Amino acid sequence: MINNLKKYLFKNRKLITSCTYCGVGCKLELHQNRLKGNKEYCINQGKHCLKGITLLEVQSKNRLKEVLFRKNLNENVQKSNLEFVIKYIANKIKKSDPKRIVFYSAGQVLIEDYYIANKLFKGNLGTANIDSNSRTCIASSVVGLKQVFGVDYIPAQMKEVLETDLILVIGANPAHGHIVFFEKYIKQAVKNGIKIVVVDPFCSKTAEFALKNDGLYLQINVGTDVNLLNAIAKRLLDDKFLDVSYIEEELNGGSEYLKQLKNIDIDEELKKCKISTEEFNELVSLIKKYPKMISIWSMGINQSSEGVEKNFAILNLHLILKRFGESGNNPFPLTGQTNARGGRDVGALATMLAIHKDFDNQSRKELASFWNVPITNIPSKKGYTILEMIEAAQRQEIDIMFIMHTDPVYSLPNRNRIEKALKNIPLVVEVNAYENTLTSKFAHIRVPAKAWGEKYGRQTNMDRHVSYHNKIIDDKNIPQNAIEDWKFLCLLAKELGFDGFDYKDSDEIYKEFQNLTKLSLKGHLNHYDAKINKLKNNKEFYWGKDFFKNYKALTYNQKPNIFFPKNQNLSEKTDKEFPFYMISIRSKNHWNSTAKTSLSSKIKDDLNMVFINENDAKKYNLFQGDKVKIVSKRGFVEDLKIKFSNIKEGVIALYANYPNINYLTPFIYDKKSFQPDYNHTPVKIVRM
Ligand SMILES: Nc1nc2c(c(=O)[nH]1)N[C@H]1C(S)=C(S)[C@@H](COP(=O)(O)OP(=O)(O)OC[C@H]3O[C@@H](n4cnc5c(=O)[nH]c(N)nc54)[C@H](O)[C@@H]3O)O[C@H]1N2
Ligand SMILES: Nc1nc2c(c(=O)[nH]1)N[C@H]1C(S)=C(S)[C@@H](COP(=O)(O)OP(=O)(O)OC[C@H]3O[C@@H](n4cnc5c(=O)[nH]c(N)nc54)[C@H](O)[C@@H]3O)O[C@H]1N2
Ligand code: SF4
Ligand SMILES: [Mo]
Repeated sequence: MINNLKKYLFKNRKLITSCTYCGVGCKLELHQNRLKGNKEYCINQGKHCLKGITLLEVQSKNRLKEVLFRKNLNENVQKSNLEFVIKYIANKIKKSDPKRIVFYSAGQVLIEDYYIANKLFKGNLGTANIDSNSRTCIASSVVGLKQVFGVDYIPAQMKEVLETDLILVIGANPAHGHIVFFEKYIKQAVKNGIKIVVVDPFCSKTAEFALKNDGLYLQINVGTDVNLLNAIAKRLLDDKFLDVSYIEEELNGGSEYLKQLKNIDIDEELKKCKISTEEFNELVSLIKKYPKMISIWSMGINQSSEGVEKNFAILNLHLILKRFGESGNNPFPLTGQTNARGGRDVGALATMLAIHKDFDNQSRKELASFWNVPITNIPSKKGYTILEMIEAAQRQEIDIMFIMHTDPVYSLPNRNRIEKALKNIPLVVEVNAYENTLTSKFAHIRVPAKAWGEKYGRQTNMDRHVSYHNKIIDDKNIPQNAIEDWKFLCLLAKELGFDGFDYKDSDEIYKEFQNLTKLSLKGHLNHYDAKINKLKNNKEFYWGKDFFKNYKALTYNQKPNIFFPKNQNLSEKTDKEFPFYMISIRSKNHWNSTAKTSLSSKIKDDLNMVFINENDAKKYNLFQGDKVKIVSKRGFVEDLKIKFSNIKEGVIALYANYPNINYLTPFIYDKKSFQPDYNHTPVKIVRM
């Protein structure tokens, strides 16, 4: 394979590309037809996880190879070709109204793919109806950061855990979700004597690690993180540990925040969290003892009807303690997918324009002039977020839906409702590299995409590092009809008669994006400083390097805003019929829908499990290995096995990777971030 790929070799004679799974963004190299971690790349320095190195094995299996077409869902699909479907789709678009056209993608497409989608929709079609599965993932953090710091900027980086004193992991399990971050950075930090605290209703592998290494594990009740974090802030205030005049003068809203904080009754809050006073005191004393702190959070916080409030609560701790903007002293919400950061930067969310811009006239003017289009082409208000797209489809207000690199029938909440809504859309176009999606049943047109290792482009990892995705698969091993995601969109744009979509290659697209970033607020998104050749040669570049040196925030007065968060209990509640809260957790070796990881002979994690506290199991006469059915108000799943584990009583966990999980979850979302409430589903267990 390597011989035919000489022209793609890096200067150092190695075939290197990036992993396209998680937010760590490792580089992998091909060595005698096997993948291993690349030693020279700054992030993983030779490390990798099993998922990453099985990318090569799964690249060629079960691929979607032909363009497929049918007019109606009750017909069988027919082999078609790109020319025909592009014309067909363009025709339908011309007959429709941009308000009735939507595009849904993922944090795994490359920067160039996302950029073109954004330019087509928000620059030419004139609609902001383009959203990403990042909505299901980090939307609550995006809103939290934007409201507090005035911009969607995550100040921390992975290496900072080595420079801190205290690592607070709350609602995240990096031992499974961000394996190289955990293995290479967190473990090393703890080995160096840095303290780790884990707050989670489920004793995850990260929590087990904390317990084994002189750390602290707090088994919090589901959905009560705001209560805990407010209680911590109140105790710090009571103990005169906080610089009150700093909070009042240097944080916008500081006085109001303090006023509300004073009403907090610590004992009441701890009761809701089901955390003992001793455990609480221990956590507070660690926070007091150590001046530097990195807080790490992810889906246990974000996937909630109150995800933004929870983000505020964590950010507040950093604000009131002045623990931000310094290496080793920062909040660090983890990004799930490899290019979710890059997607947000080009404008993949329906709630923002490109390069973190809002829908104000000045921003619209700048973008219109950059793309050389009339200002009326640039939307003046947010578009449909994904669950709003589904609601609109239910009202029969959507004509065309594009789905690229994601499997919404698997991943969106309340699957029965999603399936019904998709059936209402007259034209669903799915662009996917693999055959086995659950969404394909609802698609009229299916376009085969080039997959990992078959294309070029760039992606931005969770600490803002931009890496080059290199082609390392020989042409003869790439399905002939497969096309780059961006190329498909360019062909469509050209068929629609739009100018500015004639790109020679992905470098040309990236250069255009680099130029666009010069228009970002105070130039903070400085991709324009990246050198394409250096990126191609494995060199490090991350945007926003000196952000905090120059600004504390990008608010009107450069001071961060502080908001007092409340737990309003907006999720569905358990009751006699549905007595357990179901949460979802990630398996170590499967990736999301398992579209790719299920094809690997090396990945065998059993996903059919219900994790339950033994005391709860006893109450219901359930034993290890018993086969059960899990039922919620919306549906049920069968053939799961009981597994006793260290999990809060009243809570059960299923794998998020279990393909049918979303038959159970509710169609509820945070009204500020539009992120679904996956983690608080009332369910019952029925023995089979
Ligand atoms: N191996 C593997 N890695 C992955 C993925 C994968 O599928 N497999 N997916 C990737 C993606 S897209 C993402 S978004 C990330 C997700 O990464 P993580 O968010 O770290 O992973 P999860 O296991 O979904 O959830 C984290 C923890 O939140 C806890 N939790 C649930 N409810 C609450 C609560 O109310 N409060 C608190 N404090 N904790 C709670 C759960 O028990 C769980 O341990 O992982 C990425 N990496
Ligand atoms: N209950 C519950 N539901 C959840 C979650 C949860 O924790 N609990 N987590 C949510 C989160 S955080 C996320 S991020 C989502 C993830 O949910 P999805 O986005 O639906 O899952 P993935 O498996 O990441 O989807 C990737 C798709 O891209 C396809 N693909 C692979 N390579 C290529 C390519 O190069 N081009 C194209 N066009 N396609 C390709 C794969 O075949 C696959 O269908 O799930 C969400 N849903
Ligand atoms: S840690 Fe993440 S980026 Fe690194 S190899 Fe594993 S899945 Fe890929
Ligand atoms: Mo995610």
